[in-house]
Amino acid sequence: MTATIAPLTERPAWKALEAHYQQVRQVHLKQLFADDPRRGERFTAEAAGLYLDYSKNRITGETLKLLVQLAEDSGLRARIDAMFRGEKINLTEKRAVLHVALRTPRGVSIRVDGQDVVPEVHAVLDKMSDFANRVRRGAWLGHTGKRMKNVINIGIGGSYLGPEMAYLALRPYSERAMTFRFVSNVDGANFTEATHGLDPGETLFVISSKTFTTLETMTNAQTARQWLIQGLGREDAVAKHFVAVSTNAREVQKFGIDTANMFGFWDWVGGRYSMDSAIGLSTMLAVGPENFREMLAGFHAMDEHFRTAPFEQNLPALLGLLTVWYNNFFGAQTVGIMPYTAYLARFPAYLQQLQMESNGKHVDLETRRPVSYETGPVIWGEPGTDGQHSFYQLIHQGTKLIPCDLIGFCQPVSPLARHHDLLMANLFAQAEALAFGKTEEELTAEGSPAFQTPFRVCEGNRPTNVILAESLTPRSLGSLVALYEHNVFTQGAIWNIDSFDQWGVELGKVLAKRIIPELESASDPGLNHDSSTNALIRRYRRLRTGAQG
Ligand code: G6Q
Repeated sequence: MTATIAPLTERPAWKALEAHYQQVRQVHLKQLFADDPRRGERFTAEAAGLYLDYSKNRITGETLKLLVQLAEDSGLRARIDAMFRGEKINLTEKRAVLHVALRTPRGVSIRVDGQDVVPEVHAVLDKMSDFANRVRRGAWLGHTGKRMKNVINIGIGGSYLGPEMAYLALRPYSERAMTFRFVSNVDGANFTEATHGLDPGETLFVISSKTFTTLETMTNAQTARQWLIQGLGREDAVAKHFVAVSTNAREVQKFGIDTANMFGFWDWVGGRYSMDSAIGLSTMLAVGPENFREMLAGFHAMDEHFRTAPFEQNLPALLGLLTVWYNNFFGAQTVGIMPYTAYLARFPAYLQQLQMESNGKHVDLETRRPVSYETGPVIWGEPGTDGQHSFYQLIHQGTKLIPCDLIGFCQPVSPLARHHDLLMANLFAQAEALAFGKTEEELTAEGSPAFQTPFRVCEGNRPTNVILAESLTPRSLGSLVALYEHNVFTQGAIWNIDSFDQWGVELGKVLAKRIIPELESASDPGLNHDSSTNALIRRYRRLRTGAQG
């Protein structure tokens, strides 16, 4: 891969940034805007239909220069090239990281182990399109001859968050005569509610699991199978009502799904980077193949921008570098993601996995030793304006620094145009208020009573990025997701961590397996955990049915 690079804190740009931070940490955004009347136009960048205003960040031209230098010192360019060339940059799993191949146009070639993967990508997309068209046209009939009106995606983590987020985001583009639901949690309530009121004869299950062994998904898939067989009275009904999305044909077959009804993907697609692979089948069923391909075009446009644009104008690189700036120099612990559209209600949750599972790491790729600096921040958020009426208080006046991304669209999706002006006025006002605040003098001049004034002061100097697109479409959604994928990539490259493994998640996957039989056994399970876990299990066994455990 890349040549060995100096540890992060010894890179020249890092040291320069440390010194520079001491000079600028007290500087107020008010001052920066006063010093440069064109700042709001200069600190902006635009690509793939997205406009980024990063002027309300606590940076100067020098900060930007040093951050870009840090990217260079960290070998970001070489890492980007290695990813796009299909090199095995996921070192701990010895895998290529090629979600960018999922949206590469036909005819371009990307090789993994000598084999061009782009034709396979398009073969699966064609198969998905054919299937989605048949279901949407009513040509794919269920066991009792009815057309499919309900689609239930069963999957968790990367096999759920993207599909649900994209479905909600693109509802105006979706087939409204059909119902789409998502079952992820092993909590039976999830399945019960998702199937409530549905006719099994009109219901299609999409079992989405890369491994096809995940406890939650397999449990829900078995329950779905029983629900269907009970409802339709025949075991062979499964064939018309179940399809699988997986990399594991053997397990799919074992479950009883014909591999002709399986949509494949590859080990070089990470779960949280898979919403544009066959894992997006439920999205395609909802919005149709053309809109799905538009979404892929949006992803691809941002990929090309990331691959080719100089870092000073490179949206994902800039966002990633700004995250490093606040995370490692200002000591900020979190990043808020506030989409100003209800259609992106699940976007913060989607980004939570994308960023926290990717960059919640603590081992340096070169030295294999714990890093001596902070890595991935906590990601959280809610749509504006709702958030404004709850937790924004802490962002405005609390003691913590919380950089936020405010995401908005110039054209409304809903026909209620006045609502949209109000919504966007709030986005602009929040970014303004967070940056510039309100001083004691201003409050006094406005007639604030003296006893209240100190409590009403808003210091400002709270950084935001504003991301604007013309409208929320399949294409702009694709660009937006790719923007954050590559933002995460940039951060991981600077921190020199593996953004593409998830050993913590793997641990979680096996832990419960030991306890399941202890909960289910009829006789005393002879517990051998710590005293807290033992007591909790005993209590659960006792109270679960009211019987003696
Ligand atoms: C994603 C993670 C994880 C994964 C789920 C589901 O990057 O690895 O969230 O997507 O655990 O795994 P399966 O798709 O294998 O069921």
